Amino acid sequence: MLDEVYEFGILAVPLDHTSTRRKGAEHGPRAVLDSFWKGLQLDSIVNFRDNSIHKIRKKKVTQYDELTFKIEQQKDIFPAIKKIEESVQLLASHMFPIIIGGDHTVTYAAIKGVLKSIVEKNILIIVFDAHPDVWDTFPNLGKHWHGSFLRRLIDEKYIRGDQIHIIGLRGLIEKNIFDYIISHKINFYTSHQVNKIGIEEILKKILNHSREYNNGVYLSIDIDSLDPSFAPGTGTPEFEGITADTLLHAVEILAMEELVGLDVVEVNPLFDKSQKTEFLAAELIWRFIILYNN
Ligand SMILES: [Mn+2]
Repeated sequence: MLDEVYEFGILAVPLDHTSTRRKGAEHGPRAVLDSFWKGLQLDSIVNFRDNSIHKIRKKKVTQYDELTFKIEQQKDIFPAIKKIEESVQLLASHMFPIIIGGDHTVTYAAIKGVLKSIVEKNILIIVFDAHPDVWDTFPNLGKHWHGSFLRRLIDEKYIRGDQIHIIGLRGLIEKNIFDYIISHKINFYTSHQVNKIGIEEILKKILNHSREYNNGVYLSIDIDSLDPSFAPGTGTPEFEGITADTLLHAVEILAMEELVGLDVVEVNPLFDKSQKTEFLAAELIWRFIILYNN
């Protein structure tokens, strides 16, 4: 039984079995949470972005014990996914779930858990990511790896492609992956579009378009959506990314919406001695908590 007095529950999910390029995302949650500054006790705050004033009602945040996994062979991923799913379902039925990964497979399990905790399942999924994560299988990992989580959710009919908006895509991609995105009507915005049009316009378009039918937004932030100059600490960095300002601004805008869950994944502290990647991830979560529903 979880304590109902808490408004936000943070769950660390150090799953790193299904990443493919550079291991280390299992250290992400601890690094992010170490950078997470919980000392602020405020009644109201002013946001320097627009001098807007936000009244802070009591916001209680709690952190649960990080999940542990025993993965020795490929099939061990299934109980791991189930464990994440059940933990998130329990968390989401009592408070706002904030999940810190871990690789992007964490989001596959987290979205399933959130969906089980709510009645109206027609939610919008907004994913910040350099990659579309709709690949199929990966050698030695099979169907569940960090590049397939959206495809699994679609193919297993948990969500439809048109419920998904991916922001920050770039680089080169196989034609059949692009075809999957188009044929499943997945909405996407490249980092080039974001840098040209601005995140405010893009989010306005997504939220206006979806407002008629959506029952909340699940927000997944893959830290590799950022340009490696802002977030070098990640397994699969891609140049031409979005800026830290863009992502922080996006979180501030989305904090005003009805959200059903938030995750930040793919922080890999082994590749960032400066620690700015984990500081930025912590700042995203912190800013979300402070501004949510204000
Ligand atoms: Mn990803």
